[in-house]
Amino acid sequence: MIIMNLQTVMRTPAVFWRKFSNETVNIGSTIFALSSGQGKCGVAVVRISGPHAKKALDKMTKISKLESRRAYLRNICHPESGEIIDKGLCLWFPGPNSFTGEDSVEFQVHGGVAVLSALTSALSDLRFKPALPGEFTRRAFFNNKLDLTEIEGLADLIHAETEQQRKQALLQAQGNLSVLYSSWRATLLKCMAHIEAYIDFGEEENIESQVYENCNRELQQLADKIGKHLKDGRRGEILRNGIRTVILGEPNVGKSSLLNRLVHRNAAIVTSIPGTTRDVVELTTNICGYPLLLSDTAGLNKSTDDIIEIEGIRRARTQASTADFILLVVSASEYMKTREKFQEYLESYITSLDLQDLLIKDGQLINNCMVVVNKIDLMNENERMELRKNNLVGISCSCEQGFTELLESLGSHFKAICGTPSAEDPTISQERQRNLLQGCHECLLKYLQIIKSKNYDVVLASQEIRKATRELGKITGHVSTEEILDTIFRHFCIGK
Ligand SMILES: Nc1nc2c(ncn2[C@@H]2O[C@H](COP(=O)(O)OP(=O)(O)OP(=O)(O)O)[C@@H](O)[C@H]2O)c(=O)[nH]1
Ligand SMILES: [Mg+2]
Repeated sequence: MIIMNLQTVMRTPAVFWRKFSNETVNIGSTIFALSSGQGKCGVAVVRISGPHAKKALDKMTKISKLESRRAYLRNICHPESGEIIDKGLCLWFPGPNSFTGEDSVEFQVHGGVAVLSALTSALSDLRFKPALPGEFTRRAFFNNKLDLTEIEGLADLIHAETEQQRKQALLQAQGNLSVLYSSWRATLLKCMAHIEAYIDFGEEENIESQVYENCNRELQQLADKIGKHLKDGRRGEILRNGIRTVILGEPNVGKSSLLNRLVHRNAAIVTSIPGTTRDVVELTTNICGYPLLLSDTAGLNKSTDDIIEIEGIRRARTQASTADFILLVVSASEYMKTREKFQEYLESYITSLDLQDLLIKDGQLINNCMVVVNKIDLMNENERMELRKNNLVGISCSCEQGFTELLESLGSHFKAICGTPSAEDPTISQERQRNLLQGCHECLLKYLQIIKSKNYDVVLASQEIRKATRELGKITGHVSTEEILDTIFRHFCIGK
């Protein structure tokens, strides 16, 4: 009885929905697109997918004994005139063992504008349709080749700009989130089926209350696992979107000089006049394989009455309040004037800039902040020794000193924020996944709460498990809507 129930639950929504959606995206046509980048290039890849894909090989090439997944170097000709378009590699991927799950063909030709124009016009003459952005991947989804988390991973892999982003995206594209969420969903479905069987047939069929208790134990464990997975400091999302890093400090300490060094160009204006920077200057860069959204900001000058500078300072504070990481710049020359111990100087520096609330927690500097002492070229060796003793990173933007240590230290901070992508510990990489997972978690907690109360209604309580299963199913696409799909596939280019 329990097994029958489980199968019914597993079958219904996903299959129905996929069948419905297949019809709405006109899966029956044969499509083509340039899958390599636009513009002149050595080799261009044109991909064809759909029930008539093989026609391209039959009508445009002479391959006597066609074998799947083998590269043939052949003349590729117009299907009607027979004129040679180019000589290139031809590959045949019969469905379902292709990327889309459909019959597919790939032509690798010379990447010239005229070659590609002649080839695509020949494919149009075969009544194939130009693919829409993401249409190949959409077909792969409908043919159960990839689930939504894998598709998101694939899109991220295409957009990845740094090594760590690539690693995270690749793991996700290979299914590490998919496996995790599918196993959680299977647990939910099993528990739901067992509980429903217990509700329906508990007394007549002698289903022991042990079964019900075991389910509740499993659901509690699952809620704990999901809760832990959610408490990840958003490391996957930060890695995917870039670590929002804000350079803060007094006027003239060298914030813009530091930004310019980190992005390897003179992006921000540097002058000896305090209050040079007003607007937030935001740039992207790659540090130790981690992506950064780096912002240079106005110097925090409390005594100014210049309205432009005041607005700049307000923007600097706003930017800092939502940052993932703060680089607090101190000037070595200013510090040396005070003759204080560095720790005391730092405390009064933070207080004078009104940054205590942002940077100090339980009397300590927050983890997501790093102090950098600039202008060490103005220090003598003893003073520099003092910095090293205090484990402080000293740099000189003018003389390019201390940057190896600075980058090393930044690398370890970023590793602490984003972690190192690993197969054993998959991370949430998008807000969409987090929101749905949170929804699932809340339903589970609600269920566990209800069953603690006296004389509760099991039927009503079990609705929460059903809702939790739905939310989890939306992450992978077992349960979905066109709206979700459109948002995801929008991030793909034509030819993918
Ligand atoms: N000696 C020395 N001077 C530096 C160093 N870095 C920057 N400077 C000088 O310090 C002055 C201020 O540099 P900026 O980079 O504009 O400083 P800032 O913190 O952006 O200043 P504001 O935008 O006004 O807040 C310029 O004259 C720089 O040439 C350094 O490492 N050593
Ligand atoms: Mg500046």
